[in-house]
Amino acid sequence: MKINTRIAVSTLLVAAFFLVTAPLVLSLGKTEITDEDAFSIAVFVPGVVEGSPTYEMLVDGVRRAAADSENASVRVIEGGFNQAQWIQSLTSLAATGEYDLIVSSNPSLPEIADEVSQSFPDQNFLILDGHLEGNPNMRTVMFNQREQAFLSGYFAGLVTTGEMANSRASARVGLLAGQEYPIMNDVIRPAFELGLRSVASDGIVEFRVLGNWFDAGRATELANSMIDGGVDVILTIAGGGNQGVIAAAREKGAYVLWFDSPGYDEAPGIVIGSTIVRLDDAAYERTVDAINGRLEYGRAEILGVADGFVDFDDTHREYQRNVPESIRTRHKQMVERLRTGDLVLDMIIR
Ligand code: RBF
Repeated sequence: MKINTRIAVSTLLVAAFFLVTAPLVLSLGKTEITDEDAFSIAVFVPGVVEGSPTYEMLVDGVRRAAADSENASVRVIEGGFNQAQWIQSLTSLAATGEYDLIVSSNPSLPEIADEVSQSFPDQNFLILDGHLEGNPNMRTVMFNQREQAFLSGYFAGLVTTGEMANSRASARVGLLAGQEYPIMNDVIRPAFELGLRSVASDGIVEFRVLGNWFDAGRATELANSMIDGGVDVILTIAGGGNQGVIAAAREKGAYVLWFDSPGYDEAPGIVIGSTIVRLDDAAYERTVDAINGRLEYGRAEILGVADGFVDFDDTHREYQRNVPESIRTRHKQMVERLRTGDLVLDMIIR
């Protein structure tokens, strides 16, 4: 009996040893990959993907990174438009403990993720289009939207003072924002105005706020009233609301400027200028780093024109077709000044 017991105990020990070490051996062997080994990524979209350029790029970049790596999975979660619920949704995601990385994007996210981080200190975050330094589990990547909005305003100035069919006598241009937030009020709006006034010192920016990121009908009303008041070019940063601005411009004969991604195909001849941020490439590169264990957390970077991450899309056929060469040439010179460092517009973050 005693010997039998000993055999039984040693059999159990051997079995236990294999149970513990087998997954390790398999993962070292690289041939057998279990699901637990996959690098699991959640993309939290604070809003909805459709119609918002930065979110479309976010999902695209992260998906590409996962596809290019041998063993990564991506789940996209749309947080919807109720911003009060975002912290709860993000907390629930972190609480599952299932994700090696949560990726998200917009200037309000670093603070929200930082709060979630207090309860789940092992959860790693990568936040695009946001800025926060010093959280050892968070990496942020911001774009120089001061340069970006300046280039948009400078272009608006060239168009409104130029000879294009719908340009009107007064240098009055519009900016429609989905909502007011610090980067909009302190960076984008003043830089857009600075760009405009670099062409027309008496230029005026009519600023309107939609109050959400989806109501195209209301966006049409706001754009209509701006155009009726003498505005001939409108920069729209309003997510799904952007379509309403296009509708108004088409109806009344005005121009639309796109932000973040090339918008020319949205309405050829109406969307005549577009700044771009390569958020998709930044999301791709940083996610690849994270998958490979090379992403440095705790850092906050700002990428601009000279880095190749902020630009004005002057390569599109519709741009070349609709915008006179004199305007294109002058605008290109301004982009060059930023690229070479002849003009410096640092991003100021409070
Ligand atoms: N931009 C969008 O295009 N769609 C959105 O749904 C959206 N939601 C936002 C919510 C908050 C709280 C904040 C601060 C910004 C949001 N933005 C949105 C703006 C976006 O982050 C970015 O500033 C602009 O797209 C300009 O690059």
